[in-house]
Amino acid sequence: MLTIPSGSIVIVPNVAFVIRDFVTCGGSAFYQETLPRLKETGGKTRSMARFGVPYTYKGHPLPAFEFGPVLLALKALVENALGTSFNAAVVNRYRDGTQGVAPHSDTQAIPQLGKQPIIAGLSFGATRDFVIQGRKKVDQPIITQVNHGDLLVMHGISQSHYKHSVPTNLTRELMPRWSVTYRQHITVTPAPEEDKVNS
Ligand SMILES: O=C(O)CCC(=O)C(=O)O
Repeated sequence: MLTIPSGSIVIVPNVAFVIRDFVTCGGSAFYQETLPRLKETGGKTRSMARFGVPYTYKGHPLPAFEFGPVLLALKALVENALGTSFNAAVVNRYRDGTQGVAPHSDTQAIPQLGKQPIIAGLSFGATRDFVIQGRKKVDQPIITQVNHGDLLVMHGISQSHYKHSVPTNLTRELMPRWSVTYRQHITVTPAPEEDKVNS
């Protein structure tokens, strides 16, 4: 079930909408909670940390941290607004404009999300383009800017018929952007004992 709150801006019907300024609180507690858990990358891709249920990526079980108080509070805020619930989150940090994420669909790599997952992403820090593109060659990309405090929600056929990306713009001067994407894993694969991580 999904409630589309009043004031939402529909980007593509049954695919994505955005709520501007969803979170107005300062982000420092969020950074403190998530920064030590990020797996740094040196290349063009973002740094990531996983929280909540153990996560399986392309068949490989990956460790997940327990939710801390800030991620839990943000989760409750998003769940209340959307009338749904989440059991997992991925925090991404894009160090500057040289880091992004290439066009992809989450359900290709993570089938345990089900066919029509709701993926709710909060943005903090620098404004970046968020691109949604249909899978046909003729489909034009739809570009939305995501700003500090925005909540962008993908739902419906977003993962089956579209791909999404945060393109790199190659500017090192751009400040970091953080995103936290909440998801509900329908089937949960337990992580191996040695991979379990506690916060
Ligand atoms: O940073 C974002 O807003 C998008 C992240 C993303 O595409 C993903 O986690 O699958």
